[in-house]
Order: sequence, then C-alpha cells, then structure tokens
Amino acid sequence: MQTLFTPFQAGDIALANRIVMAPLTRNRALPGRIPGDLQREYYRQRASAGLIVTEASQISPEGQGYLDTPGIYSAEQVAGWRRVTDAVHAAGGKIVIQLWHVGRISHVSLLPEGMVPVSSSARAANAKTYTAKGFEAVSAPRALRSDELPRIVADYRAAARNAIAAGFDGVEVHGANGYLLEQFLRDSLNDRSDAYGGTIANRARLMLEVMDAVVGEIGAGRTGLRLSPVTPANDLGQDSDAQALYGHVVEKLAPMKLAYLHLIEGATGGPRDAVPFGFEALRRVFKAANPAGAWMVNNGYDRAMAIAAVEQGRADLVAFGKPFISNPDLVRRLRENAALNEPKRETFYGGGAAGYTDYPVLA
Ligand code: 8OZ
Repeated sequence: MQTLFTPFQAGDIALANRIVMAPLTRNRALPGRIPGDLQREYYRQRASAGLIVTEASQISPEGQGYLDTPGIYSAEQVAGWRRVTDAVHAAGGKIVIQLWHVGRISHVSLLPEGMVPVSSSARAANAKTYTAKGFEAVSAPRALRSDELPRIVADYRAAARNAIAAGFDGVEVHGANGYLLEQFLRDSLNDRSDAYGGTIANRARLMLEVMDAVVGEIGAGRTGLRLSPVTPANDLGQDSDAQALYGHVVEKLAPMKLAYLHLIEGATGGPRDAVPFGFEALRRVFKAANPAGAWMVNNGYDRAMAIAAVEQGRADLVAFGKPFISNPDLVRRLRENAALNEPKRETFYGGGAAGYTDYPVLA
C-alpha cells in the first residue's frame, strides 16, 4: 500500500518517504551569497525528509531579488553547497536545489552596479522586497530583448551543471510565485510582441526552453519544476485563461519525463480555493505520459490531508513549508502523530542560528 511514509522513486531520485521539505527563503547566506556552516547544519538537521528542496537560489547576479539569498553561479557558492549536500547525504537524505531568477521582483541595490531588474515587460510590480535598508519598493524593470533570452536560458543551464558539481541529486526550476518565468507565462503582465508574447505557446516558450536546456544538461530524471497556476504572489495578476495556459505547459512537459512537477494549490501560503482551478486535470495529463514522474503538492497540508492525498492517489509527494522550519524531525513527528513546534515568524527572514538551527527534536 502507498502511504505518506513509504518510499517513492521520482525519476532518478530514490526517496525514503513521500514527505518533502518545501523551498523556504531564509536570507542567511554569507557575503558572496555563499552557503556556510549555518546552512550546512540547518539542512543536515532536516535530512530525514524524503526530499529537501533548498531555498530559492539565484542562477546569476541578475536573478537576485532579496538580501542574502544564496547563489549557484560562482565557484565559491558551488564549494559551499558541496559541504551542504555532503552533510545531507551522510545523514541519509536527498536534496535538490531550487533554481531562481526573480525577474522584476528586485531592487537596484541588490544588483551589480548599473543594472536594473529585467522582466517580460517594463511594467513595475506593486511589491516590496527586503534590502540592506529593510523593506523597499521593487525597482522599475526593463523588458528583456529577444536576443537576450538565449543568455537567460544559458544561465539556467550553467546553474544546473553547477548543481550537479555541488553534489545535488537534481534541481527544481522555480516557475512559480510571480518570478521571471511566471512573468513570461501570464498575459496579466507579458505585453510582448515577439515570439515570447501573445499566444499561450509564445508565453510558455521561455519556460519550455529553460526546461529543455536543464534536462539536456543533467537529465530529466534529475529535474523538477514548480508551478503556481493561480497564485497572486508578487503582484502578478491572474492569467485570462489559467487552465488553458497551464494545461499547455503540462502537456508539453509531460513527454519530457521529468522527475517531478510541484504544484502550489491556490494562493502561496494562503487560501487553497480563492480561485477555482482544475489541478486534477493537469495531474492526469502529466501522469498519463510520465507515470514514473512524481506529482508533488503543496500549500497548507496537515498530517491528515497529506495521508489522504497519497492514499487516494491524488499526490505522490507532499511538500511542507513552515512545519519544516520549526520541526527538523517532522517526518518522525508525522509518523508518530506527535505534537509540532510552532514556527517563529520573526526569525523567518535573516538573522543567525536563532529560529533557524535551534528548534528542538523529540527525545
Ligand atoms: C518569501 C520571501 C522571499 C522569497 C517564493 C522565493 O515565494 C520565494 C520567497 C518567499 O517563492
């Protein structure tokens, strides 16, 4: 019988159980955007997850949008991540890195001298980011020219190569939450008149080119993608036909035989049902062409919901976010139906060990 606590093979990645640590931004990287001892200890403590998805990590200096988020583009970052993956593997875990380009959700103070944020459009988001001065409005972006897009794809490809060099079991491309790839997908923002704007096929082109490049570099069995078809995160309005848009994306992705697709059901970190959407229809299309690929779900799952979703075949894997911040031994606590520690919101973003590596485990 398939349960939340039994193993699962997602593409080339063998998971000990179906419980995934969701990607969680924590803003504690060292200067140079390098993961250090603190990250090593944090991820090592959580290695009993079937799979860890790291915090979103920028693929290039241009892809950064918040203070102290780690990168995966420099040799020093690769060396820092190698120490993290070694520790997780020594503890028996599996870990993939989330590859991130924020697009227009950035601020000039976070970018190299003279650079402004880039997007599908020159329209600014009504959103704030966290800089050295605290919360600040994001900076106005410029629209990427079509002749620059091969370079963006190449940055994802290089980051995937770096991820394997750093010892990761694979990568998750961040295609969700109002960042660059979703800024191209949705017609609420994408106002381009080139081959990357207009029709659904055009708006999905950049994401599909990125997935092709990453798969070509490291293999489909080590590649996942996160989508959030109806999230309003980061001031990205709803698409005029989200079902058709994301239906197209999944139809094109399914034959690639990815390790997994990761779906945020509803508004990220908020209501699951604010906007109606047929996730089950997408799952059927994906599983029909890629039965070995995992369908990973996320957003507000508790123990009972997660057990039911796996038992009823609605999901292969369930990702937990905030519960993993405050419960390094979440897998054991769910298995034993033990009480959970409450996460402390004030230490989510930035700081040191407090609220990061000091949550208690069961005796
Ligand atoms: C919270 C704070 C900053 C970034 C996302 C990477 O929403 C994020 C993020 C979340 O996907």
